[in-house]
Amino acid sequence: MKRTFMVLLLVLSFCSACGSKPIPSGDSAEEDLIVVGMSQVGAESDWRVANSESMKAVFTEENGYRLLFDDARQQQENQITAIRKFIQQQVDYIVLMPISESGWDSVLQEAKEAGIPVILVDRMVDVEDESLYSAHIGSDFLREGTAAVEWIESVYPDGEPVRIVHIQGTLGSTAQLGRTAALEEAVALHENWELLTQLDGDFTQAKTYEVMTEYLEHLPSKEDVDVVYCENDNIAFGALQALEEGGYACGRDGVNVVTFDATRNALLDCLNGNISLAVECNPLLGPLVEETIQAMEAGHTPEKQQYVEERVFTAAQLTTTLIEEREY
Ligand code: GYE
Repeated sequence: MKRTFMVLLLVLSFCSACGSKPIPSGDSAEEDLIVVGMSQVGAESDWRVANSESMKAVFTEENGYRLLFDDARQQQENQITAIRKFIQQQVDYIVLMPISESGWDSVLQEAKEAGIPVILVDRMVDVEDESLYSAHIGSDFLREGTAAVEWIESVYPDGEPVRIVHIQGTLGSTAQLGRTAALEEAVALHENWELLTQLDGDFTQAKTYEVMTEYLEHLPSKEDVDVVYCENDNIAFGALQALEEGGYACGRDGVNVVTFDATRNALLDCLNGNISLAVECNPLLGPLVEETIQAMEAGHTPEKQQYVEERVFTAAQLTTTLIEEREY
């Protein structure tokens, strides 16, 4: 812990100046570790689990770090409490995956006043003062949504009706806001596109299964749904379960399920035809976050906005080997 080490040095020089015996220092290798306090959203999705694993694989003692990892169980209050604790512990860096965009000004101001840099990962925060964070590393969610919308446009080019069920992720999160904005904009632009409903799936399979089952039970005709726009893979899994139980066929001749993340299980569903489009969202952000911290350690100012490259998959781009080799 670099900061503690500094304090210890000060105490030691003070003690030697006043002639008392120096306090025996602890394990010096331990003192050199960079301490990272990390506040993770939770474990709501396969993407999230892969994201946490990517962080834990990089921020190890062998690599020179002590990682204090806190799982907020999808509650912003828990994230705020964790950050306050990291400030008290005088960590060297705070890494925050914010559940939603609003409500961060005060606690990030406290971190700034304590001189602790904050790195945002995955989602963004909506704060007035951009100096409250050093960098944001994650995906461009609007671009992901636009990729999905362009694919839908390509499948229905002739003005035929496109009736869409939209299942949203955690409301107010950057991933939800970007993916929703792209769809809503496209619906406004295409006269033949109709938003049948917007359901809150909270990025989880269980919640989606529940809301989608309920919705389908009240829908008069199976012909009514053309596209189910799922804001992550776990939403897609819940929707597929409900669609199957409701007797709907999925795929190019039935309901086109569109999803985001493109984790291994979703790609399998894509290969077998149940999911029509999987838009990639890369959770393996650990190495980029580590590089950013190393740059800051070397005295550099990191790039403020760091987006990762992503692609889209339909069954045509997939093979079992590609899916088996995928890291998440
Ligand atoms: O798509 C979803 C997760 O913010 C990119 O959150 C992330 C999203 C991801 O729970 O699976």
